[in-house]
Amino acid sequence: MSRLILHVDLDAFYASVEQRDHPEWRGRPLVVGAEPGQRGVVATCSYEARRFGVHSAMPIAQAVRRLPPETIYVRPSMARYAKVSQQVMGVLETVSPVVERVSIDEAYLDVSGLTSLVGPPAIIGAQVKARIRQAVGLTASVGIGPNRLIAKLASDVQKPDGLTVVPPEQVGDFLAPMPFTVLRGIGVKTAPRLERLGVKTIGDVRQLPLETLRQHLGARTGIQVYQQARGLADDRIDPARPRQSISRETTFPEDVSDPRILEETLRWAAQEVGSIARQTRHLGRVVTLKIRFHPFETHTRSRTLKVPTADDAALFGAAWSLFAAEPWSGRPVRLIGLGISGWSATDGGVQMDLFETAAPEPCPEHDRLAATLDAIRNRFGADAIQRGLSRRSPG
Ligand code: DCP
Ligand code: MG
Repeated sequence: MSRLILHVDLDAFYASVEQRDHPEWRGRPLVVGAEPGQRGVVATCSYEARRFGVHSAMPIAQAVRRLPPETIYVRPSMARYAKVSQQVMGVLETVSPVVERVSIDEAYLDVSGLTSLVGPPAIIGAQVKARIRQAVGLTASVGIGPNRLIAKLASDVQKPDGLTVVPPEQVGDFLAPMPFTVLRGIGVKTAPRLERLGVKTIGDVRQLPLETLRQHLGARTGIQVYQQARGLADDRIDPARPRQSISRETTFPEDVSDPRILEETLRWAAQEVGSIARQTRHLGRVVTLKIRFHPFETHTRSRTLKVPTADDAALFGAAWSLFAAEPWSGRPVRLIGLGISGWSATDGGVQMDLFETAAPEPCPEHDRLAATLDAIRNRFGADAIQRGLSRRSPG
């Protein structure tokens, strides 16, 4: 008996929160991200703006050139989005007790047990969407399939406001036309190797014998890709799965040489990682910088801190010093991001209550400050308060 896994992903999340809270902005192109005229990138944009070819991680200057004059530009209010995220996760827990949050706007649910109570998968999916809409006034896209891979891909095919159910017997047809790059484990080394074999789609991958995949991708990845191409993937949903790391990275649509854009982007990544770490009560010692140059040359550098932290400024500072320590300056960058890991013994690496609304226990001074700032941002929203090192600070 196969499981029934549901993946839910909110539509244009930050932008939708802004349009929800400002009715006059609805139906209009809206960008959440850097200030026009400044350095920095688009965090996300409304579907009205996507029609002009604008998307996450595009430099703001480029977005401005493409978008019409009536476009609304908003700076991100992370704490507000984090609060909505918690509300949504709370709603999901009323649907199934087995919810695994994987990012600020996505989660997996095991809904295997619900068919006899609620009805067929499409009814369960419709119920999830309706409850989210009722609770927070936002649309979400839902995908349902026998495992995480299929559910995730399914939630993406009919965005926004989509609902896609892929029954086990349709998994093969569903996957066949998709580009093989959507499979897990396909990375910087693997993609070109498969391309050299003339592979474009998952259907093409399925034509290759296991032995060929093992030869070209190595034993582990070879088997993994072979299985996924046949729709076989992880179907375990674990609400308390201990995170190995929390990270955020951005791939630029065009290579970026401007150090100020790289700095802005790392600050954004530090804010996101810090915010999730604090909400989930993780303090980490190891900060990792990830950087990629055209086309697939990827480097990571790590630094172990004396004091475990979940502080935006500490994360950014460590990653930026790692960046500055290398002779990279001036080289056009394709991807940049940072992560935190090496959880401190006091947390034991155990994920605490993910959906807790209270501020985290105050720990070292920095974390207390960050928690206070989160609380103030929650309360007064928007740009009520900024850290000296924040991406929104003047200058
Ligand atoms: N985000 C960001 N920078 C990125 C990618 C995402 O700041 N490079 C933020 C803004 C998004 C949120 O994370 O609103 C969720 O990311 P998604 O990839 O789910 O994108 P959206 O929810 O905005 O759009 P979609 O409808 O495609 O899910
Ligand atoms: Mg989303």
